[in-house]
Amino acid sequence: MKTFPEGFLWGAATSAYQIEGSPLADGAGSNIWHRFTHSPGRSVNGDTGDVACDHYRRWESDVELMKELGLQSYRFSLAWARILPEGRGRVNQKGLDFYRRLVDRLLERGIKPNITLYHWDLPTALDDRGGWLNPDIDEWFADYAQVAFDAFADRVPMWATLNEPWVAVDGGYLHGVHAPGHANLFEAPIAAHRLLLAHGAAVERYRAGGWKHQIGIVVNLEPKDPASDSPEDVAATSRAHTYFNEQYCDALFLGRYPDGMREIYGDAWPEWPAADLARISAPLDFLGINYYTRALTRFDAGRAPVFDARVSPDHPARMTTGWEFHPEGLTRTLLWVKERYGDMPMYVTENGGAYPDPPTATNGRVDDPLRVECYRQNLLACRSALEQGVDLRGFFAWSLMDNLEWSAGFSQRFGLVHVDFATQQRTIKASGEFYREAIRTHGASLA
Ligand code: IFM
Repeated sequence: MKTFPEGFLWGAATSAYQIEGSPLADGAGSNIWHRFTHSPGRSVNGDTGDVACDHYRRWESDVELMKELGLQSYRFSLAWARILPEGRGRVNQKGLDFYRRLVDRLLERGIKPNITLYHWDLPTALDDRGGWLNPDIDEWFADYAQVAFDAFADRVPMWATLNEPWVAVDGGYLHGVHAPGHANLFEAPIAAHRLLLAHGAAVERYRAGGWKHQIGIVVNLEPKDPASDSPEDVAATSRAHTYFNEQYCDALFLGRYPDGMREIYGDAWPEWPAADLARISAPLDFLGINYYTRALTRFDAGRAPVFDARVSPDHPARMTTGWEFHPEGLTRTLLWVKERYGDMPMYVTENGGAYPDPPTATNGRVDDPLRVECYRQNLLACRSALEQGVDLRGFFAWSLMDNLEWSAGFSQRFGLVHVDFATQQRTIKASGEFYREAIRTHGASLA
């Protein structure tokens, strides 16, 4: 098979806080990433999302860029605190209108909107009430989802409740490197469970609304391979796999947490009511998978509670994030989901890589051969999974454009489109041209 299946969806992804800028404009409330990046020492160079890609003001020309790239779909997230400045209660019409204009323009231009409800920017007002630790947050989230569904679910074909709950918890509640910056062993499993309950509550609202499109969730997955055959490394790899890959997916698709979670968290792991797991595991229309790398894993005595560390071999295509370039891992990941959880529609909702692009374009060009190769190999890895029977329905490049890489600030460039952050000049990179050709030829141009 040289081309991808008929109807395969080609898109690119972003998230609100990473690109929009103007986080408090038009009556928006603060969110935890605004507060976090404005706290000293929390992000590289003190970078914040105050301006980012200025997409809040440049959205119209950004939609034209998507058109130029030939995108069939655009995955983006809604900023909860733009729509509900206090996180619940009062709706901020101007915030909702920003997304209404975007959705309608995308549809006019023939680009399918793919909305993620939560890409980590919890309203600060809710964090002040305990955030993901508060037992009421599932209903707060469902109420927010309801506002979004009422506004857009009639015409938005794809919805995801959460983006990468693993990162939100591991970074935000266990290691403190992401907002809200907590490092607390007892909080992490509670935040994880409440995120999943919120997901379940939003899915219930979507089903109750009778909307005819698709709703799912986006998780980040990666194969874990031992860095050596020492028993310590092998055991650390197994724990890392449970914690990273199985924790969320088992709850979502098997209705239980893996037994290994108790071994990892010890007394910090609560017993959860069966009714919660039933709510969490309600059927979904698709699974979104974000894939970047595999993890060669070794034991690390200093990294409780999983005691694992990533080894990244020196390789010319190693990403500037330090991640190993490993396209075979994408095929393995897709096959693993199919084998463990059964056949289901899947999308690669993020894939790509950070590479050392220059801060400015030269003569209107940005050549990024490593990223071109990254996309080529990862798309071929998708094709291989398709050939092996995975029901893969689409692929979204991360990212449409260079943006704020969370606490790494603007130091990591992932875009198909280069952003000169001093001028906001956009330049389609060679990888953007490569991706456009892959879309145009349904993948025939890959090899
Ligand atoms: O930038 C992030 C995105 O927000 C979530 N997935 C991984 C990307 C790269 O780290």
